[in-house]
Amino acid sequence: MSKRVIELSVLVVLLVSGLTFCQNMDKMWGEQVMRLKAGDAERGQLFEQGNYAMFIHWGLYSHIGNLYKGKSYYGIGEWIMNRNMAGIPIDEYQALAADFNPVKFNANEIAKLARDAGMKYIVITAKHHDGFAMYHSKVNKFNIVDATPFGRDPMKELARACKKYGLGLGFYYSHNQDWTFPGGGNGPKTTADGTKVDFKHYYENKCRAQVEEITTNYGPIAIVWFDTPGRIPREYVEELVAIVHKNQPNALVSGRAGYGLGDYLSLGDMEVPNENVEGIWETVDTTNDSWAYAWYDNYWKTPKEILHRLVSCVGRGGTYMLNIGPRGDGTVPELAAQTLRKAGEWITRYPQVVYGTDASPWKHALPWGDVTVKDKTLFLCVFDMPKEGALYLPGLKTKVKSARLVSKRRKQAELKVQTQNSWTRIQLPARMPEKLVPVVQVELEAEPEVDPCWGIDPALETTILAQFAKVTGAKQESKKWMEKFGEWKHVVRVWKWEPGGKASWEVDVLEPGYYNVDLTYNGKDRIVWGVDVQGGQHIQNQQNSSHNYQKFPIGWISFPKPGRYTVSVSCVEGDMAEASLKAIHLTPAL
Ligand code: H79
Repeated sequence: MSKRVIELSVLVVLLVSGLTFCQNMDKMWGEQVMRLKAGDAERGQLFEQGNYAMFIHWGLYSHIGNLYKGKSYYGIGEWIMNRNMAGIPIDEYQALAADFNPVKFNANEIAKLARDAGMKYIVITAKHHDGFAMYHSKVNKFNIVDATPFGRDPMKELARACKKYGLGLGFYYSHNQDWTFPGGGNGPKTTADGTKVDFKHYYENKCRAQVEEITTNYGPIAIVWFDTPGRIPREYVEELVAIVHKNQPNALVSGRAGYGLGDYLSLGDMEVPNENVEGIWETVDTTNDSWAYAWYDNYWKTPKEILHRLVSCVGRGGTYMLNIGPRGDGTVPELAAQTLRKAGEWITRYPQVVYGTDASPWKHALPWGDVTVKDKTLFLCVFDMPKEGALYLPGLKTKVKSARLVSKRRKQAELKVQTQNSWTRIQLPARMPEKLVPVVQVELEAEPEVDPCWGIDPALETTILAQFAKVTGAKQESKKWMEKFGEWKHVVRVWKWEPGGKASWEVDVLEPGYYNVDLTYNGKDRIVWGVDVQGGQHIQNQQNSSHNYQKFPIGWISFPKPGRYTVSVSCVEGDMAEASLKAIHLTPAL
Protein backbone atom coordinates (compact mmCIF):
# COMPACT_ATOMS: atom_id res chain seq x y z
CA MET A 1 0.00 0.00 0.00
CA SER A 2 1.47 3.35 -0.94
CA LYS A 3 2.22 6.17 1.44
CA ARG A 4 -0.55 8.33 0.07
CA VAL A 5 -3.24 5.74 0.57
CA ILE A 6 -2.18 5.03 4.15
CA GLU A 7 -2.25 8.72 4.93
CA LEU A 8 -5.86 8.79 3.87
CA SER A 9 -6.90 6.52 6.67
CA VAL A 10 -6.37 9.36 9.11
CA LEU A 11 -6.97 12.36 6.93
CA VAL A 12 -10.07 14.40 6.86
CA VAL A 13 -9.74 16.37 3.71
CA LEU A 14 -11.24 19.81 3.40
CA LEU A 15 -11.70 21.75 0.22
CA VAL A 16 -8.66 23.47 -1.22
CA SER A 17 -8.03 26.66 0.67
CA GLY A 18 -10.88 27.14 3.07
CA LEU A 19 -11.96 30.21 1.14
CA THR A 20 -15.60 30.96 0.48
CA PHE A 21 -17.07 29.09 -2.44
CA CYS A 22 -20.03 30.15 -4.51
CA GLN A 23 -23.12 29.20 -2.55
CA ASN A 24 -25.08 27.85 -5.48
CA MET A 25 -22.29 25.59 -6.60
CA ASP A 26 -21.97 24.18 -3.10
CA LYS A 27 -25.64 23.34 -3.17
CA MET A 28 -25.31 21.74 -6.58
CA TRP A 29 -22.25 19.63 -5.84
CA GLY A 30 -22.96 18.87 -2.20
CA GLU A 31 -20.88 18.71 0.92
CA GLN A 32 -17.37 17.77 -0.10
CA VAL A 33 -15.71 16.39 3.00
CA MET A 34 -14.09 13.19 1.98
CA ARG A 35 -12.16 10.42 3.56
CA LEU A 36 -11.03 7.04 2.43
CA LYS A 37 -11.05 4.54 5.24
CA ALA A 38 -8.11 2.16 5.71
CA GLY A 39 -10.30 -0.77 4.73
CA ASP A 40 -11.13 0.95 1.44
CA ALA A 41 -7.53 1.42 0.39
CA GLU A 42 -7.86 -1.31 -2.23
CA ARG A 43 -10.42 0.85 -4.00
CA GLY A 44 -8.10 3.84 -3.80
CA GLN A 45 -5.56 2.01 -5.96
CA LEU A 46 -7.56 2.98 -9.03
CA PHE A 47 -6.44 6.57 -8.60
CA GLU A 48 -3.01 5.70 -7.25
CA GLN A 49 -1.95 3.92 -10.42
CA GLY A 50 -4.26 5.42 -12.99
CA ASN A 51 -4.24 9.14 -12.51
CA TYR A 52 -5.52 9.83 -16.03
CA ALA A 53 -8.94 8.77 -17.27
CA MET A 54 -11.44 9.33 -20.07
CA PHE A 55 -14.81 10.89 -19.33
CA ILE A 56 -17.50 10.50 -21.99
CA HIS A 57 -20.66 12.60 -22.21
CA TRP A 58 -22.88 10.88 -24.68
CA GLY A 59 -26.66 10.79 -24.75
CA LEU A 60 -29.80 11.85 -26.58
CA TYR A 61 -28.56 15.46 -26.30
CA SER A 62 -25.54 14.49 -28.48
CA HIS A 63 -28.00 13.99 -31.32
CA ILE A 64 -28.98 17.67 -30.96
CA GLY A 65 -25.37 18.89 -30.66
CA ASN A 66 -26.54 22.38 -29.56
CA LEU A 67 -28.39 23.00 -32.83
CA TYR A 68 -32.15 22.87 -32.25
CA LYS A 69 -34.78 23.79 -34.83
CA GLY A 70 -32.17 25.70 -36.81
CA LYS A 71 -30.86 27.73 -33.89
CA SER A 72 -27.46 27.29 -32.21
CA TYR A 73 -27.16 27.32 -28.44
CA TYR A 74 -23.86 28.07 -26.69
CA GLY A 75 -22.98 26.22 -23.52
CA ILE A 76 -22.80 22.67 -22.21
CA GLY A 77 -24.72 20.47 -24.66
CA GLU A 78 -26.19 18.04 -22.13
CA TRP A 79 -28.17 21.00 -20.72
CA ILE A 80 -29.91 21.74 -24.05
CA MET A 81 -33.36 21.03 -22.51
CA ASN A 82 -32.84 23.75 -19.88
CA ARG A 83 -34.84 26.95 -20.26
CA ASN A 84 -31.60 28.96 -20.42
CA MET A 85 -30.70 26.91 -23.49
CA ALA A 86 -33.34 25.63 -25.99
CA GLY A 87 -36.03 25.10 -23.31
CA ILE A 88 -37.31 21.87 -24.85
CA PRO A 89 -40.59 20.55 -23.37
CA ILE A 90 -40.39 17.02 -21.96
CA ASP A 91 -42.59 15.25 -24.52
CA GLU A 92 -40.82 17.01 -27.38
CA TYR A 93 -37.45 15.90 -26.00
CA GLN A 94 -38.61 12.34 -25.46
CA ALA A 95 -39.89 12.19 -29.03
CA LEU A 96 -36.38 12.91 -30.33
CA ALA A 97 -35.35 9.41 -29.32
CA ALA A 98 -37.19 8.07 -32.37
CA ASP A 99 -34.50 9.66 -34.58
CA PHE A 100 -31.49 8.82 -32.42
CA ASN A 101 -29.60 6.11 -34.27
CA PRO A 102 -25.87 6.17 -33.51
CA VAL A 103 -25.00 3.40 -35.97
CA LYS A 104 -21.38 4.48 -36.17
CA PHE A 105 -20.75 3.90 -32.47
CA ASN A 106 -17.69 1.71 -32.17
CA ALA A 107 -16.82 0.77 -28.59
CA ASN A 108 -13.51 -0.81 -29.59
CA GLU A 109 -12.38 2.36 -31.31
CA ILE A 110 -13.23 4.45 -28.25
CA ALA A 111 -11.52 2.05 -25.85
CA LYS A 112 -8.47 1.94 -28.12
CA LEU A 113 -8.42 5.73 -28.23
CA ALA A 114 -8.47 5.85 -24.41
CA ARG A 115 -5.66 3.31 -24.24
CA ASP A 116 -3.58 5.13 -26.87
CA ALA A 117 -4.21 8.38 -25.00
CA GLY A 118 -2.60 6.83 -21.91
CA MET A 119 -5.85 6.72 -19.96
CA LYS A 120 -6.53 3.92 -17.47
CA TYR A 121 -10.30 3.87 -17.23
CA ILE A 122 -13.40 5.30 -18.88
CA VAL A 123 -16.37 6.88 -17.13
CA ILE A 124 -19.41 7.27 -19.41
CA THR A 125 -22.84 8.82 -18.89
CA ALA A 126 -25.22 5.92 -18.19
CA LYS A 127 -27.89 8.53 -17.42
CA HIS A 128 -27.50 12.29 -17.31
CA HIS A 129 -29.96 14.86 -15.93
CA ASP A 130 -32.21 14.42 -19.00
CA GLY A 131 -33.17 10.99 -17.66
CA PHE A 132 -32.36 9.10 -20.86
CA ALA A 133 -30.57 5.82 -20.11
CA MET A 134 -27.77 4.95 -22.52
CA TYR A 135 -28.10 1.26 -21.67
CA HIS A 136 -30.89 -1.30 -21.75
CA SER A 137 -32.85 -0.52 -18.60
CA LYS A 138 -35.57 -2.97 -17.65
CA VAL A 139 -37.24 -0.53 -15.27
CA ASN A 140 -37.71 2.45 -17.57
CA LYS A 141 -38.43 2.51 -21.28
CA PHE A 142 -36.78 5.88 -21.91
CA ASN A 143 -33.52 4.19 -22.87
CA ILE A 144 -31.39 3.64 -25.95
CA VAL A 145 -32.60 0.09 -26.60
CA ASP A 146 -36.35 0.54 -26.10
CA ALA A 147 -36.87 4.11 -27.31
CA THR A 148 -34.63 4.33 -30.40
CA PRO A 149 -34.25 2.56 -33.75
CA PHE A 150 -30.64 1.72 -32.72
CA GLY A 151 -31.63 -1.21 -30.56
CA ARG A 152 -28.08 -1.97 -29.29
CA ASP A 153 -26.80 -1.60 -25.72
CA PRO A 154 -23.65 0.49 -26.16
CA MET A 155 -22.68 0.02 -22.50
CA LYS A 156 -22.51 -3.76 -23.02
CA GLU A 157 -20.27 -3.12 -26.02
CA LEU A 158 -18.12 -0.67 -24.11
CA ALA A 159 -17.78 -3.03 -21.13
CA ARG A 160 -16.45 -5.72 -23.49
CA ALA A 161 -14.13 -3.25 -25.24
CA CYS A 162 -12.71 -1.94 -21.95
CA LYS A 163 -11.96 -5.50 -20.89
CA LYS A 164 -10.24 -6.16 -24.19
CA TYR A 165 -8.03 -3.06 -23.88
CA GLY A 166 -7.28 -3.49 -20.19
CA LEU A 167 -9.25 -0.43 -19.06
CA GLY A 168 -11.51 0.12 -16.08
CA LEU A 169 -15.11 1.14 -16.76
CA GLY A 170 -17.22 3.48 -14.70
CA PHE A 171 -20.72 4.92 -15.05
CA TYR A 172 -21.86 8.49 -14.55
CA TYR A 173 -25.35 8.40 -13.05
CA SER A 174 -27.35 11.54 -12.27
CA HIS A 175 -29.00 10.37 -9.04
CA ASN A 176 -30.69 13.58 -7.92
CA GLN A 177 -31.65 15.36 -11.12
CA ASP A 178 -34.00 13.75 -13.59
CA TRP A 179 -35.77 16.26 -15.79
CA THR A 180 -38.18 13.83 -17.47
CA PHE A 181 -39.28 11.38 -14.75
CA PRO A 182 -41.99 12.52 -12.30
CA GLY A 183 -40.51 13.45 -8.94
CA GLY A 184 -36.89 13.63 -10.18
CA GLY A 185 -34.80 16.67 -9.19
CA ASN A 186 -35.83 19.63 -11.43
CA GLY A 187 -38.28 17.27 -13.16
CA PRO A 188 -42.06 17.19 -13.50
CA LYS A 189 -44.01 17.24 -10.24
CA THR A 190 -46.93 15.12 -11.49
CA THR A 191 -47.33 11.81 -13.30
CA ALA A 192 -48.99 11.56 -16.74
CA ASP A 193 -52.46 11.24 -15.10
CA GLY A 194 -51.89 14.39 -13.02
CA THR A 195 -51.11 12.72 -9.68
CA LYS A 196 -48.74 14.80 -7.55
CA VAL A 197 -45.55 12.94 -6.70
CA ASP A 198 -42.34 13.68 -4.83
CA PHE A 199 -38.70 12.62 -5.05
CA LYS A 200 -39.51 9.28 -3.38
CA HIS A 201 -41.59 8.33 -6.41
CA TYR A 202 -38.67 8.90 -8.76
CA TYR A 203 -36.21 7.26 -6.39
CA GLU A 204 -38.24 4.11 -5.86
CA ASN A 205 -39.46 3.70 -9.41
CA LYS A 206 -36.33 4.60 -11.32
CA CYS A 207 -33.17 5.73 -9.58
CA ARG A 208 -32.60 2.91 -7.11
CA ALA A 209 -33.43 0.19 -9.62
CA GLN A 210 -31.23 1.75 -12.30
CA VAL A 211 -28.27 1.98 -9.93
CA GLU A 212 -28.83 -1.72 -9.20
CA GLU A 213 -28.84 -2.37 -12.96
CA ILE A 214 -25.66 -0.51 -13.81
CA THR A 215 -23.82 -2.13 -10.93
CA THR A 216 -24.91 -5.70 -11.75
CA ASN A 217 -25.28 -6.05 -15.52
CA TYR A 218 -21.93 -4.84 -16.86
CA GLY A 219 -19.28 -6.87 -15.06
CA PRO A 220 -16.76 -5.27 -12.70
CA ILE A 221 -17.20 -1.49 -12.46
CA ALA A 222 -14.32 0.75 -11.42
CA ILE A 223 -16.35 3.77 -10.38
CA VAL A 224 -19.88 5.10 -10.05
CA TRP A 225 -19.87 8.81 -10.74
CA PHE A 226 -22.84 10.46 -9.06
CA ASP A 227 -23.22 14.19 -9.73
CA THR A 228 -25.10 17.26 -8.40
CA PRO A 229 -26.66 15.86 -5.19
CA GLY A 230 -28.52 19.15 -4.67
CA ARG A 231 -31.20 18.68 -2.03
CA ILE A 232 -31.45 14.88 -2.17
CA PRO A 233 -32.23 13.56 1.34
CA ARG A 234 -29.32 11.79 3.02
CA GLU A 235 -30.98 8.37 3.41
CA TYR A 236 -31.22 7.96 -0.36
CA VAL A 237 -27.53 8.64 -0.84
CA GLU A 238 -26.70 6.22 1.96
CA GLU A 239 -28.73 3.52 0.23
CA LEU A 240 -27.25 4.19 -3.21
CA VAL A 241 -23.71 4.04 -1.83
CA ALA A 242 -24.58 0.79 -0.05
CA ILE A 243 -25.92 -0.65 -3.32
CA VAL A 244 -22.68 0.21 -5.12
CA HIS A 245 -20.58 -1.28 -2.33
CA LYS A 246 -22.70 -4.43 -2.21
CA ASN A 247 -22.63 -5.06 -5.96
CA GLN A 248 -19.17 -3.67 -6.70
CA PRO A 249 -16.95 -3.87 -3.62
CA ASN A 250 -13.96 -2.48 -5.54
CA ALA A 251 -15.75 0.44 -7.16
CA LEU A 252 -15.10 3.99 -6.04
CA VAL A 253 -18.06 6.29 -5.41
CA SER A 254 -17.55 9.85 -6.64
CA GLY A 255 -17.32 12.73 -4.19
CA ARG A 256 -20.48 14.24 -5.63
CA ALA A 257 -22.69 11.49 -4.19
CA GLY A 258 -23.45 14.02 -1.43
CA TYR A 259 -23.12 14.29 2.38
CA GLY A 260 -19.45 13.34 2.21
CA LEU A 261 -20.48 9.74 1.53
CA GLY A 262 -18.34 9.34 -1.58
CA ASP A 263 -14.84 7.92 -1.49
CA TYR A 264 -12.88 10.89 -2.76
CA LEU A 265 -13.05 14.58 -3.45
CA SER A 266 -14.20 15.83 -6.82
CA LEU A 267 -13.13 19.42 -7.45
CA GLY A 268 -15.33 21.84 -9.37
CA ASP A 269 -15.94 21.14 -13.07
CA MET A 270 -12.88 22.16 -15.12
CA GLU A 271 -10.97 23.23 -12.01
CA VAL A 272 -7.25 22.47 -12.06
CA PRO A 273 -6.07 23.51 -8.59
CA ASN A 274 -3.13 25.86 -8.14
CA GLU A 275 -2.03 24.45 -4.81
CA ASN A 276 -1.52 20.86 -3.65
CA VAL A 277 -4.68 19.22 -2.36
CA GLU A 278 -4.38 16.42 0.20
CA GLY A 279 -6.07 13.06 -0.06
CA ILE A 280 -7.67 11.35 -3.01
CA TRP A 281 -9.23 13.74 -5.48
CA GLU A 282 -9.93 14.32 -9.13
CA THR A 283 -10.45 17.13 -11.59
CA VAL A 284 -12.85 16.61 -14.48
CA ASP A 285 -12.21 18.60 -17.63
CA THR A 286 -13.08 18.60 -21.32
CA THR A 287 -11.01 18.41 -24.52
CA ASN A 288 -12.91 21.46 -25.85
CA ASP A 289 -15.46 23.65 -24.02
CA SER A 290 -18.68 21.63 -23.76
CA TRP A 291 -19.00 18.20 -22.18
CA ALA A 292 -21.52 16.82 -24.65
CA TYR A 293 -21.07 17.26 -28.40
CA ALA A 294 -21.69 20.81 -29.67
CA TRP A 295 -21.46 21.23 -33.44
CA TYR A 296 -19.51 24.53 -33.30
CA ASP A 297 -17.16 23.66 -30.48
CA ASN A 298 -13.72 23.60 -32.08
CA TYR A 299 -11.74 25.07 -29.24
CA TRP A 300 -9.63 21.97 -28.59
CA LYS A 301 -6.92 21.76 -25.98
CA THR A 302 -3.62 21.14 -27.72
CA PRO A 303 -1.57 18.06 -26.78
CA LYS A 304 0.70 20.36 -24.77
CA GLU A 305 -2.26 21.93 -22.93
CA ILE A 306 -3.64 18.48 -22.15
CA LEU A 307 -0.28 17.37 -20.77
CA HIS A 308 0.07 20.61 -18.84
CA ARG A 309 -3.30 20.14 -17.15
CA LEU A 310 -2.64 16.45 -16.54
CA VAL A 311 0.80 17.06 -15.01
CA SER A 312 -0.63 19.96 -12.98
CA CYS A 313 -3.26 17.64 -11.49
CA VAL A 314 -0.78 14.85 -10.79
CA GLY A 315 1.70 17.44 -9.48
CA ARG A 316 -0.95 18.81 -7.11
CA GLY A 317 -1.56 15.24 -5.89
CA GLY A 318 -4.64 14.27 -7.87
CA THR A 319 -6.19 12.55 -10.85
CA TYR A 320 -7.25 14.04 -14.17
CA MET A 321 -10.33 12.85 -16.05
CA LEU A 322 -10.64 14.37 -19.50
CA ASN A 323 -13.88 14.31 -21.43
CA ILE A 324 -14.83 13.67 -25.02
CA GLY A 325 -18.30 14.26 -26.44
CA PRO A 326 -19.08 11.79 -29.26
CA ARG A 327 -21.55 12.93 -31.92
CA GLY A 328 -25.12 11.72 -32.21
CA ASP A 329 -23.99 9.14 -34.79
CA GLY A 330 -21.55 7.67 -32.25
CA THR A 331 -18.34 8.98 -33.83
CA VAL A 332 -15.67 10.83 -31.87
CA PRO A 333 -14.74 14.25 -33.29
CA GLU A 334 -11.48 13.63 -35.17
CA LEU A 335 -9.59 16.54 -33.65
CA ALA A 336 -10.43 15.36 -30.12
CA ALA A 337 -9.03 11.95 -31.01
CA GLN A 338 -5.92 13.43 -32.60
CA THR A 339 -5.03 15.74 -29.73
CA LEU A 340 -5.58 12.94 -27.20
CA ARG A 341 -3.39 10.54 -29.19
CA LYS A 342 -0.56 13.07 -29.51
CA ALA A 343 -0.63 13.67 -25.75
CA GLY A 344 -0.75 9.88 -25.30
CA GLU A 345 2.40 9.42 -27.38
CA TRP A 346 4.23 11.65 -24.91
CA ILE A 347 2.87 9.62 -21.98
CA THR A 348 4.10 6.45 -23.69
CA ARG A 349 7.56 8.04 -23.83
CA TYR A 350 7.41 9.08 -20.14
CA PRO A 351 4.98 6.79 -18.28
CA GLN A 352 7.03 6.98 -15.08
CA VAL A 353 6.33 10.74 -14.88
CA VAL A 354 2.55 10.31 -14.69
CA TYR A 355 1.53 6.93 -13.26
CA GLY A 356 1.96 6.18 -9.58
CA THR A 357 3.71 9.47 -8.87
CA ASP A 358 3.12 11.88 -6.00
CA ALA A 359 2.61 15.61 -5.65
CA SER A 360 5.32 18.24 -6.12
CA PRO A 361 7.16 19.31 -2.96
CA TRP A 362 6.86 22.92 -4.21
CA LYS A 363 3.08 22.52 -3.86
CA HIS A 364 2.49 24.73 -6.93
CA ALA A 365 3.71 25.14 -10.50
CA LEU A 366 7.12 26.68 -11.20
CA PRO A 367 7.81 29.28 -13.93
CA TRP A 368 9.18 26.72 -16.43
CA GLY A 369 6.75 23.90 -15.66
CA ASP A 370 5.77 21.40 -13.04
CA VAL A 371 7.11 18.51 -10.99
CA THR A 372 5.98 15.01 -10.08
CA VAL A 373 7.79 12.80 -7.57
CA LYS A 374 8.53 9.12 -7.05
CA ASP A 375 10.33 8.56 -3.74
CA LYS A 376 13.75 10.26 -4.14
CA THR A 377 13.26 11.09 -7.83
CA LEU A 378 11.93 14.36 -9.19
CA PHE A 379 10.49 14.57 -12.70
CA LEU A 380 10.76 18.12 -13.98
CA CYS A 381 8.36 18.65 -16.89
CA VAL A 382 9.46 21.67 -18.89
CA PHE A 383 6.47 23.43 -20.46
CA ASP A 384 8.18 26.81 -21.01
CA MET A 385 11.75 26.40 -22.11
CA PRO A 386 14.00 29.10 -20.65
CA LYS A 387 15.94 30.81 -23.45
CA GLU A 388 19.30 30.64 -21.73
CA GLY A 389 18.89 26.89 -21.34
CA ALA A 390 19.02 26.46 -17.57
CA LEU A 391 16.33 25.40 -15.11
CA TYR A 392 16.26 27.10 -11.73
CA LEU A 393 14.81 25.27 -8.72
CA PRO A 394 14.12 27.59 -5.79
CA GLY A 395 14.52 26.43 -2.21
CA LEU A 396 15.36 22.75 -2.77
CA LYS A 397 16.89 21.69 0.54
CA THR A 398 17.71 18.09 -0.41
CA LYS A 399 21.05 17.35 -2.05
CA VAL A 400 21.02 16.44 -5.74
CA LYS A 401 22.89 13.28 -6.75
CA SER A 402 22.38 13.62 -10.50
CA ALA A 403 20.18 15.14 -13.19
CA ARG A 404 19.65 13.91 -16.73
CA LEU A 405 17.10 14.19 -19.49
CA VAL A 406 14.67 11.29 -19.63
CA SER A 407 14.83 9.35 -22.86
CA LYS A 408 13.45 5.96 -23.74
CA ARG A 409 16.10 5.29 -26.31
CA ARG A 410 19.32 5.59 -24.35
CA LYS A 411 20.63 6.81 -21.04
CA GLN A 412 21.37 10.50 -21.32
CA ALA A 413 24.51 12.28 -20.14
CA GLU A 414 24.49 13.87 -16.71
CA LEU A 415 23.55 17.53 -16.69
CA LYS A 416 25.65 20.08 -14.86
CA VAL A 417 24.07 20.99 -11.50
CA GLN A 418 25.16 24.01 -9.44
CA THR A 419 23.85 25.46 -6.23
CA GLN A 420 23.88 29.12 -5.32
CA ASN A 421 22.25 30.48 -2.16
CA SER A 422 19.03 28.50 -1.84
CA TRP A 423 18.83 27.85 -5.60
CA THR A 424 19.69 24.83 -7.74
CA ARG A 425 20.62 25.46 -11.39
CA ILE A 426 20.45 22.66 -13.95
CA GLN A 427 22.15 23.32 -17.27
CA LEU A 428 20.17 21.91 -20.20
CA PRO A 429 21.88 20.68 -23.39
CA ALA A 430 21.93 23.02 -26.38
CA ARG A 431 19.85 20.59 -28.39
CA MET A 432 16.74 19.13 -26.81
CA PRO A 433 15.63 15.90 -28.50
CA GLU A 434 12.10 16.17 -27.03
CA LYS A 435 10.16 18.93 -28.72
CA LEU A 436 6.81 18.70 -26.90
CA VAL A 437 7.57 18.65 -23.16
CA PRO A 438 11.13 17.70 -22.15
CA VAL A 439 11.55 15.89 -18.84
CA VAL A 440 14.53 16.09 -16.52
CA GLN A 441 14.95 13.34 -13.96
CA VAL A 442 16.65 14.47 -10.77
CA GLU A 443 17.96 11.90 -8.31
CA LEU A 444 18.11 13.16 -4.74
CA GLU A 445 19.93 11.85 -1.68
CA ALA A 446 16.67 11.73 0.29
CA GLU A 447 12.98 12.45 -0.23
CA PRO A 448 12.61 16.06 -1.35
CA GLU A 449 12.25 18.95 1.06
CA VAL A 450 11.52 22.44 -0.17
CA ASP A 451 11.50 25.88 1.41
CA PRO A 452 8.00 27.31 0.72
CA CYS A 453 9.30 30.80 -0.22
CA TRP A 454 8.45 31.99 -3.78
CA GLY A 455 11.50 32.07 -6.04
CA ILE A 456 11.78 34.84 -8.62
CA ASP A 457 13.15 33.06 -11.67
CA PRO A 458 16.26 34.75 -13.10
CA ALA A 459 15.39 33.77 -16.69
CA LEU A 460 11.61 33.57 -17.02
CA GLU A 461 8.47 35.41 -15.97
CA THR A 462 7.39 34.36 -12.46
CA THR A 463 3.65 34.48 -11.84
CA ILE A 464 2.43 34.47 -8.26
CA LEU A 465 -1.29 34.21 -7.72
CA ALA A 466 -3.31 36.38 -5.35
CA GLN A 467 -4.46 33.06 -3.90
CA PHE A 468 -1.03 32.75 -2.23
CA ALA A 469 -0.88 36.30 -0.84
CA LYS A 470 -1.06 37.31 2.81
CA VAL A 471 -3.78 39.91 2.81
CA THR A 472 -4.57 42.77 5.16
CA GLY A 473 -7.15 45.48 4.56
CA ALA A 474 -8.75 43.72 1.57
CA LYS A 475 -10.81 40.58 0.92
CA GLN A 476 -9.33 37.36 -0.45
CA GLU A 477 -12.11 35.31 -1.97
CA SER A 478 -12.70 32.44 -4.31
CA LYS A 479 -14.99 33.15 -7.23
CA LYS A 480 -16.50 30.94 -9.90
CA TRP A 481 -18.32 32.17 -12.95
CA MET A 482 -19.69 30.77 -16.16
CA GLU A 483 -17.77 31.77 -19.27
CA LYS A 484 -20.52 30.29 -21.41
CA PHE A 485 -23.58 28.53 -19.99
CA GLY A 486 -22.26 25.77 -17.72
CA GLU A 487 -18.57 26.39 -18.48
CA TRP A 488 -16.99 27.22 -15.18
CA LYS A 489 -13.94 29.37 -14.48
CA HIS A 490 -12.32 29.69 -11.09
CA VAL A 491 -10.21 32.37 -9.51
CA VAL A 492 -9.06 33.47 -6.08
CA ARG A 493 -9.02 37.26 -6.09
CA VAL A 494 -8.11 40.03 -3.69
CA TRP A 495 -10.63 42.89 -3.83
CA LYS A 496 -12.63 45.31 -1.66
CA TRP A 497 -9.43 47.22 -0.86
CA GLU A 498 -9.39 49.60 2.07
CA PRO A 499 -6.88 52.46 2.14
CA GLY A 500 -3.55 50.87 3.15
CA GLY A 501 -4.79 47.36 2.26
CA LYS A 502 -2.12 44.99 0.97
CA ALA A 503 -1.56 41.65 -0.73
CA SER A 504 1.98 40.46 0.11
CA TRP A 505 4.27 37.60 -0.84
CA GLU A 506 7.64 36.60 0.50
CA VAL A 507 10.00 36.08 -2.43
CA ASP A 508 13.57 34.92 -2.91
CA VAL A 509 15.71 36.66 -5.56
CA LEU A 510 18.77 34.99 -7.08
CA GLU A 511 19.74 37.62 -9.68
CA PRO A 512 19.60 41.20 -8.41
CA GLY A 513 18.43 43.86 -10.86
CA TYR A 514 15.31 45.33 -12.40
CA TYR A 515 12.20 43.26 -12.96
CA ASN A 516 9.14 44.31 -14.91
CA VAL A 517 5.95 44.07 -12.89
CA ASP A 518 2.61 43.19 -14.50
CA LEU A 519 -0.65 42.71 -12.66
CA THR A 520 -3.60 40.60 -13.75
CA TYR A 521 -6.87 42.06 -12.52
CA ASN A 522 -10.35 43.11 -13.45
CA GLY A 523 -12.37 46.09 -12.33
CA LYS A 524 -14.14 49.27 -13.38
CA ASP A 525 -12.51 52.15 -15.29
CA ARG A 526 -8.96 53.31 -14.53
CA ILE A 527 -7.18 52.02 -11.46
CA VAL A 528 -3.97 53.15 -9.74
CA TRP A 529 -1.96 50.24 -8.35
CA GLY A 530 1.07 50.45 -6.08
CA VAL A 531 3.83 47.84 -5.77
CA ASP A 532 6.30 47.89 -2.87
CA VAL A 533 9.46 46.04 -2.03
CA GLN A 534 9.78 46.03 1.73
CA GLY A 535 12.57 48.38 2.79
CA GLY A 536 13.08 49.28 -0.87
CA GLN A 537 11.35 50.80 -3.80
CA HIS A 538 7.74 51.89 -4.26
CA ILE A 539 6.30 52.16 -7.76
CA GLN A 540 2.81 53.09 -8.82
CA ASN A 541 0.95 53.54 -12.06
CA GLN A 542 -2.51 53.99 -13.50
CA GLN A 543 -3.90 51.54 -16.02
CA ASN A 544 -7.26 50.84 -17.54
CA SER A 545 -9.30 47.83 -16.56
CA SER A 546 -11.69 45.35 -18.08
CA HIS A 547 -14.60 43.31 -16.74
CA ASN A 548 -12.65 40.11 -17.40
CA TYR A 549 -9.18 39.36 -16.06
CA GLN A 550 -6.39 40.96 -18.07
CA LYS A 551 -2.72 41.59 -17.60
CA PHE A 552 -1.47 45.21 -17.46
CA PRO A 553 2.12 46.48 -17.10
CA ILE A 554 2.88 48.61 -14.05
CA GLY A 555 6.63 49.31 -14.36
CA TRP A 556 10.12 48.23 -13.32
CA ILE A 557 11.10 47.56 -9.76
CA SER A 558 14.53 46.81 -8.36
CA PHE A 559 15.84 44.06 -6.12
CA PRO A 560 19.29 45.46 -5.29
CA LYS A 561 20.80 42.29 -3.76
CA PRO A 562 20.14 38.55 -3.85
CA GLY A 563 17.97 37.26 -1.01
CA ARG A 564 14.55 37.56 0.58
CA TYR A 565 12.07 40.36 0.12
CA THR A 566 8.42 40.99 0.82
CA VAL A 567 6.60 42.29 -2.25
CA SER A 568 3.22 43.96 -1.74
CA VAL A 569 0.47 45.21 -4.03
CA SER A 570 -2.02 47.87 -2.99
CA CYS A 571 -4.89 49.59 -4.72
CA VAL A 572 -4.21 53.33 -4.51
CA GLU A 573 -7.03 55.02 -6.45
CA GLY A 574 -10.08 54.09 -8.49
CA ASP A 575 -13.02 51.82 -7.72
CA MET A 576 -11.21 50.06 -4.87
CA ALA A 577 -14.19 47.86 -4.01
CA GLU A 578 -14.32 46.36 -7.50
CA ALA A 579 -10.60 46.19 -8.34
CA SER A 580 -9.89 42.43 -8.23
CA LEU A 581 -6.30 41.27 -8.29
CA LYS A 582 -5.60 37.79 -9.62
CA ALA A 583 -1.79 37.67 -9.97
CA ILE A 584 1.50 39.52 -9.96
CA HIS A 585 4.10 38.77 -12.65
CA LEU A 586 7.81 39.57 -12.33
CA THR A 587 10.02 39.32 -15.41
CA PRO A 588 13.78 40.01 -15.49
CA ALA A 589 14.31 43.30 -17.38
CA LEU A 590 17.84 44.59 -16.76
O1 H79 B 1 -21.95 16.49 -16.52
C1 H79 B 1 -21.37 17.75 -16.50
C2 H79 B 1 -22.38 18.80 -16.17
O2 H79 B 1 -23.55 18.69 -16.94
C3 H79 B 1 -22.65 18.50 -14.72
N1 H79 B 1 -21.35 18.13 -14.21
C4 H79 B 1 -20.47 17.93 -15.31
C5 H79 B 1 -19.51 16.80 -15.07
C6 H79 B 1 -23.24 19.59 -13.99
N2 H79 B 1 -24.53 19.63 -13.70
N3 H79 B 1 -24.79 20.69 -13.02
N4 H79 B 1 -23.69 21.34 -12.89
C7 H79 B 1 -22.68 20.71 -13.47
C8 H79 B 1 -23.67 22.57 -12.16
C9 H79 B 1 -24.38 23.53 -13.04
C10 H79 B 1 -25.04 24.55 -12.52
C11 H79 B 1 -25.64 25.46 -13.42
FE1 H79 B 1 -27.41 26.30 -13.44
C12 H79 B 1 -26.28 25.12 -14.59
C13 H79 B 1 -25.55 26.82 -13.33
C14 H79 B 1 -26.20 27.34 -14.45
C15 H79 B 1 -26.61 26.27 -15.22
C16 H79 B 1 -28.65 25.35 -12.17
C17 H79 B 1 -29.32 25.66 -13.32
C18 H79 B 1 -28.23 26.55 -11.59
C19 H79 B 1 -28.66 27.54 -12.43
C20 H79 B 1 -29.32 27.01 -13.50
